Amino acid sequence: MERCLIGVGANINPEENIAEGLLLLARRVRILAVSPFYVTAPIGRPEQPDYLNGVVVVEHGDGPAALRDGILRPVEAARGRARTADAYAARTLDLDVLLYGDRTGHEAGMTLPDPHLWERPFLAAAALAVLPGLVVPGTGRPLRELTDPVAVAACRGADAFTERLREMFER
Ligand code: PH2
Ligand code: MG
Ligand code: MG
Repeated sequence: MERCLIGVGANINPEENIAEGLLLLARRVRILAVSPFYVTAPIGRPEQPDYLNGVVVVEHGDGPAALRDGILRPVEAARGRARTADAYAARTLDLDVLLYGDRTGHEAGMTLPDPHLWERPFLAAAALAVLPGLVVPGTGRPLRELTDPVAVAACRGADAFTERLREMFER
């Protein structure tokens, strides 16, 4: 089994879609950690509603393409995700492979690690909350050194929602 980091985002009915989506995910993989979630302005589409974004750590062993196509996409679809040509369209649920163990490189249209992990402050903030000592595979550098600390500290916590998820997923 490998430790995988999944980015979680939604901006259509996000609280329900994320909570229900993570329950579906938990039926298919072991969820080791659920991060705090953040209220985030929609990147690239200022007219859209805000997103909720966070990350989860899961165990998986069959490779990134199998994780995406066999588990994440079906969970997205179960929450009504409609895929269009517009990669920035509003979405009910988005589950992205950000890290798959120590793997680096390109596979099935994915880049591992996903550079969004350090480029998007809310993903870095979420990942640092659950994996504080994370050294990013392929860079040899700690995530906390690859990110902008001011932007990470400025992330707006969705505190009530985070607490609800904590009660749902704490073991
Ligand atoms: N995902 C996008 C486009 N814009 N904005 C926020 N705040 N959060 C996202 O996850 C996001 C986005 C498509 O990758
Ligand atoms: Mg995404
Ligand atoms: Mg995606």
